[in-house]
Amino acid sequence: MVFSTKLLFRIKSYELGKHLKRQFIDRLRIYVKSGSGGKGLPKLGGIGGDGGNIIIQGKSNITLKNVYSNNLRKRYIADDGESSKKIKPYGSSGQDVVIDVPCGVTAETSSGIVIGEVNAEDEKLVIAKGGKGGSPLNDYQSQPGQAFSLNLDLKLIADIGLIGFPNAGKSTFLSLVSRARPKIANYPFTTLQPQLGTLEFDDKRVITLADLPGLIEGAHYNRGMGHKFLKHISRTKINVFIVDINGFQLNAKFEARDAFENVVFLNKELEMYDTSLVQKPSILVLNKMDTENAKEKYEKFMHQFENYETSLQQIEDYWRPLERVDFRSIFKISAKTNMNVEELCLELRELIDESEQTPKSNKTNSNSSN
Ligand SMILES: Nc1nc2c(ncn2[C@@H]2O[C@H](COP(=O)(O)OP(=O)(O)OP(=O)(O)O)[C@@H](O)[C@H]2O)c(=O)[nH]1
Ligand SMILES: [Mg+2]
Repeated sequence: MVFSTKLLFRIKSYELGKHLKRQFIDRLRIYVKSGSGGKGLPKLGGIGGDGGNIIIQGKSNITLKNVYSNNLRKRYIADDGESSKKIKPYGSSGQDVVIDVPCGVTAETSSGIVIGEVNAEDEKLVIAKGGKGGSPLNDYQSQPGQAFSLNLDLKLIADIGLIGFPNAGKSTFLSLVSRARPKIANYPFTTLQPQLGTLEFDDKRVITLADLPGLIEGAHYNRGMGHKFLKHISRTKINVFIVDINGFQLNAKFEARDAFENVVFLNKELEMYDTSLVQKPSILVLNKMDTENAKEKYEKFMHQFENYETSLQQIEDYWRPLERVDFRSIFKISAKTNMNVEELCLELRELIDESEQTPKSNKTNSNSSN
């Protein structure tokens, strides 16, 4: 019997390990309890120590998965403060528990109330404060610690988000311009989890890019990989839409959509998720310009794009965005042959520099959406 319990445990932990290895975790539930304050001794004026706090601390080199695997626990309990004693009237404070989390984590209570976020290396946030020790300030009534479950919600911090339908070449682009080595293959949904890469310039300037799993029409009602990864572009400074100039067809059940329709659907999906994503400075990249008839398809695309309102009439009412993404520029590239990729990177750099100089309250694209 003992043997079988052990075996069961082993199998369970093995499965958990395997599961964690494969999965990108961007939400984690933990239980925390801060320490209670130590008792005071009114007769002696003895002061109890404060209970330990539960603190999260930003670290750039870890993932949420590490929070589990480094600590192997989901419960974090800080020490109570020491009570005042005759021989030691001033009790010591309980030790804080510091949990390392990736930068970009928001701590929320189970009911969704935001406690705060950590976005930078070594930035700390007290998520559960230890109780005060008994002292004259509180009539020697020491306070209890706080105990609750909370969610750690990770939103990746990247300067640029790569958005597109599956198979458009997002990962190919990322691997061409950065040292990231995402999986690339000629089938949809190759990328199953967001991946970060960095674009490094000669003057040591580094820009981070997030490659996201492909979106499809209907992602907002959970088709394909759904909308769940779009939260990772809520903090980007620029969005890059990567579209295959040949268009995209998921399978026989879906209609073949040309490049113009791709742009409209991506726009709509972003709008359905959060309209502020539509208003972000964006660049349109038409990829695979090395393929057959790409030039003709590009001309057709530009004609549709320049006559946007008329072209929109071919698209079902439901899919027409209410607000149009105002692309700063359109690039035709080939991520396969490296055509125009350097020019695109320089443009990205310029836009990032510009966005960092612009005060946050001052939206960069104040143009009308039409
Ligand atoms: N001819 C040509 N093929 C390309 C180009 N860019 C990417 N590909 C090919 O297109 C296929 C899909 O590329 P990926 O980079 O995996 O596409 P993705 O957008 O990351 O796809 P998902 O991860 O499924 O969303 C691969 O076979 C690439 O080799 C290009 O510029 N020209
Ligand atoms: Mg990919």
